[in-house]
Amino acid sequence: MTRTIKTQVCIIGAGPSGLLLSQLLANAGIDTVVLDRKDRAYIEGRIRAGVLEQGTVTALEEAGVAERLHREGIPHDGFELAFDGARHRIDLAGLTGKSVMVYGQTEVTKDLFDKRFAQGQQFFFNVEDVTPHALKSGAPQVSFTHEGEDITVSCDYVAGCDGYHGVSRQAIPKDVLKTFERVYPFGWLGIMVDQPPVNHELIYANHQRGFALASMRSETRSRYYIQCDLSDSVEEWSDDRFWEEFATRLGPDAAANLQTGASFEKSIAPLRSFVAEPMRYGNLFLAGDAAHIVPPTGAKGLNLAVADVRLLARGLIEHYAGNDAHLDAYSQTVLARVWKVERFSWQLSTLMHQFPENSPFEARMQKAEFEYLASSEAASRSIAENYVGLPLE
Ligand code: RFL
Ligand code: PHB
Repeated sequence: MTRTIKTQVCIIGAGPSGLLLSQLLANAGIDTVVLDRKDRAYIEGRIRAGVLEQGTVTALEEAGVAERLHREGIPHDGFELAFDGARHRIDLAGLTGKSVMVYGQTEVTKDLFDKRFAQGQQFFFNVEDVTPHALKSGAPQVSFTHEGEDITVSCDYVAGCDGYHGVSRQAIPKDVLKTFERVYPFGWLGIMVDQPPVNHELIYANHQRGFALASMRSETRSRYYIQCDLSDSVEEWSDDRFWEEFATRLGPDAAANLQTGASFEKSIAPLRSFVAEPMRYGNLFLAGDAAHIVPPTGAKGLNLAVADVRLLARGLIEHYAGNDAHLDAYSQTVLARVWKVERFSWQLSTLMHQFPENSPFEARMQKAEFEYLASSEAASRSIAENYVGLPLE
């Protein structure tokens, strides 16, 4: 026996994209069902992004989940780029009049879950065999198994918010879907440590031994990364080895204030640029990592997901009010912005990492680009306007 549930929008994935979409739609009186193949504790425990654009903060305000963010988030008016020890500050506030907010993705996710639960959102966790059907019809469905029971959600629209490894994108026929990809020949080893940040602003460093990033979660919690080989495993990176390498790459000047300690999280993530087109197929809409991935160098992954969701929520809300113009333009509007953000993330990644295939010529090009940035307000402003976030459309 299959149980059938009716809703307006079936949302696959309870990451930040799916949760924010369900909240924005709920605020407009639109009913959703949200499915995830993991559970709430697992989703909240995933340590990922840390920097929110102003547009992302606005979206969370509109959703009604920004109270703790404003209490605990740390506004940042700038960040630093370092190159073989030389440092250049990008003055975000001075160059753009805007700033960014340091607040972890784990906290954004917690705040969204709290509000959805308080409002009685219908969730299905630990689901298996999620399959979207009849996407080209006026009556799409999503079937899945939950605690041994077969369930079908019958809906108007399906929102594919299920990340890079999800099923939604796979539901688009191969002759319709175009994908574009660049896989980088290294990963990021990240650690979390309860020690004050080495610097009050983020430092992105390119050193001959590889990239390093000093970030943070609070005044007492630091998030640090180094470029590593894709074949490395976390077991090969003791805390002592990490600290020595990290301090070398930051340079003696920046590392002078480094406070080390035992890490409580350590993981390796690969770096990828990826875009899938189109982001709509029939009554299926893709949003967030389901449709695109950026390397983390510009801190854009989560922000890009939030921008998609704002535009998708607007399109759906207007549809139910009788106007389809924005929903019909969704894929085109979103992709125009996505490609610009892909470009920025790729450019900053290319500038700040050591590529095994680089010749001495490319190494000199990186150095020349850094020196140009350090001497040109126009070049610094270009980085700044991308970092604080491009306009929604
Ligand atoms: P998510 O967060 O991946 O959430 C997708 C959700 O869908 C569920 N799911 C399914 N549910 C049902 N059926 C299926 N078949 C399903 N398949 C998957 C998953 O369990 C999950 O809960 O995507 P979303 O919501 O679009 O959010 C995007 C952001 O999470 C992402 O862009 C950023 O976290 C990217 N990212 C980073 N961005 C930054 O700006 N700075 C960072 O430091 C940073 N670090 C990272 C990252 C992404 C990582 N991934 C995806 C491997 C580090 C990692 C490791
Ligand atoms: C982080 O704090 O996790 C972080 C910050 C900036 C980035 C990437 C990750 O560019």
